[in-house]
Amino acid sequence: MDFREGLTFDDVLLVPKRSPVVSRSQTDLRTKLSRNISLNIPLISANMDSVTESQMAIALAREGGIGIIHRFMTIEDQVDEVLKVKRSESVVIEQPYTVKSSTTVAELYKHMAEYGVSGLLVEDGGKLAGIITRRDITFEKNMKRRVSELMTKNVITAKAGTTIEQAKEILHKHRIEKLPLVDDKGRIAGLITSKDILKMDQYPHAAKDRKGRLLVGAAVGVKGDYLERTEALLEAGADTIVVDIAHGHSENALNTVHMIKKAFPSCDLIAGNVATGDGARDLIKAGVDAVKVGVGSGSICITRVVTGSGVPQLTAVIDAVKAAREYDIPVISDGGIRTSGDLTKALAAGASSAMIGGMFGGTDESPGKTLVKNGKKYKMYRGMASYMASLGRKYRQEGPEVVDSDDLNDYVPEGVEAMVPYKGSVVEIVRQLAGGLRSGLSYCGAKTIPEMQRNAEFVRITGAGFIESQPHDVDVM
Ligand code: RVP
Repeated sequence: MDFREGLTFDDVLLVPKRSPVVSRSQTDLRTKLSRNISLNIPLISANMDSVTESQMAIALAREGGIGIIHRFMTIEDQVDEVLKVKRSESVVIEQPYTVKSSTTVAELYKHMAEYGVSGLLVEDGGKLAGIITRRDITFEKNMKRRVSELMTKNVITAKAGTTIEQAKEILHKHRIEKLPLVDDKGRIAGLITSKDILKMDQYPHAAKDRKGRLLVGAAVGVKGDYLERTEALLEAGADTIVVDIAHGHSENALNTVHMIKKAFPSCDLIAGNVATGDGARDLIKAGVDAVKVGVGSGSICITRVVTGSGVPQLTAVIDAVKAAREYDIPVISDGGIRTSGDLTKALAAGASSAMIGGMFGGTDESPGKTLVKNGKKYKMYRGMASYMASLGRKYRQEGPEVVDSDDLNDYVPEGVEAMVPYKGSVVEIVRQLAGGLRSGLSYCGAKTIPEMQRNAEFVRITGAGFIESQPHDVDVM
C-alpha cells in the first residue's frame, strides 16, 4: 500500500534568508486570484453564510482582496448582494437605483434602507425627473407624501462620457454631491457621486474591475439551478464564479465546470475543493481558471473525522501547485489559516492567495447578530455542512414542514456550528494579516510573493520546536 506523509502549517517553519528588505513598505503583495484576475492583497473571504455577503465583500475589496458571496440564498438575493458590491463605488455607477415620482415617503425610507443609499434618482417615463435625498425628508411627518412634491427638480446633470476630472469641477462649482449623467434624450446614463471620488483616495489599494467597480465573486453549487444562477450572477457583474463543493474531484464537480465553461466561455471560473495534484489537474482540464485547495482543513470542518479523508493543508497545497504550475493556473489555499504565519507558509508553499473563514467570522462585516455570553460578545460561525446550515437550507427550500421531516435525521454533518469572539471590523484583521505577511516576505529575503515562492525553504519541526515557537515559560498578559 502506498503510504505518504502529510504536513501542515504547524509542522514547519520558513528558514530565514539574507534579505534586501529594509522596510515593509518595499514589499508588494500583489498576486493572481485566477488566470484573468489580479488582487492587491492575497486574501479572499470564504463563501459561507456566516462570512461573506456584500458588506464583507465590500470591505475586502477596498483593502485589495475579494469576497465570494455565498450561494445559500435565492438567485435573486445573491444577485442583489453582487449588485450592492458593484454599485458600492465606481468611477461611474452605470445603473443607479431609481424611484418613481409617485413613490411615498414611507416607501422611500424602505428603498433607502434596502439599497443602503442616502439619495435616489427619480425616473419617470424613462427620463430623469429629479433627485431625492435623505435631507429632503428628514423632518417630513406625512409618510404618504409623494416624492414628486419633495424632490429637487432642476437637477444639474452632465453628458454620458463625462470624465472624473470634469465631474469634480461640476460637483465643486455647484456645491453638489451627486451628478446624474444623461443621454441626448434625457434618459439616465449613469451617476457620479462625490462620495465615490473621495473613496478612490481613501482606498488606494482597492481591487477593482476595468470600470472602477470593486471586485466580487459569487459561488454556485453543482446541482439544479447552477447554470441559471451563473448567468444571473454574471449579468449582475460578478467577476468570478466559484463552483463550491466539498469533494471537488468528483465527476459531478468536473461536469459542472465543463458545463459552465461551455455555456459561458468568457466566465472566470474557480472550482474546488481538491487536495491533490490529480484533483487540480482534472479541474484544470475541465476548464477552471484557478483551483481551490483544502479538504478537511477548515476550522469548523469535521470531514476528516467523519470520513477519514483529507490531506494536511501544506502538503495538499504543495501537490496541487506542482500540477497547476504546468498549466500556469493559480492555486488558492482554503481553510486552516489562524495567523499571518500560516498565511505566509501557504503562499510560500506556492498558493497565490488564501481563502479565510474563521478569522473573518465574528466581525462587524460578517452576517449575523452578536450574542452575549458570560459578559463577552460573540458571533456565530458555522460550517456549511453543519446540521444547522443544512436545516436552514431545507427550511428555505421546503418551508416549515421540514422541521418534522425524517430526512434530517439521516443527515450526516461534516461541519460544526461554533461561536467566535466578536472582533470589531474585519479591516483590522486584514491589516494585521497583510502586515505579518510583509514581514514574512522579508524573512524569506523577498519583496514579492513570487520571489518568496522561489526562495522559500521549509524546515520541519518537532513538538519541542513547536513549543519553542509559541510564547513559553512566561505568563502572557
Ligand atoms: P477556516 O478559515 O479555517 O475557518 O476555513 C474556512 C473553509 O472551511 C471554507 O472556505 C470552506 O472551504 C471550509 N468549510 C466550510 N464549511 C465547511 C464544513 O461544514 N465542513 N467547511
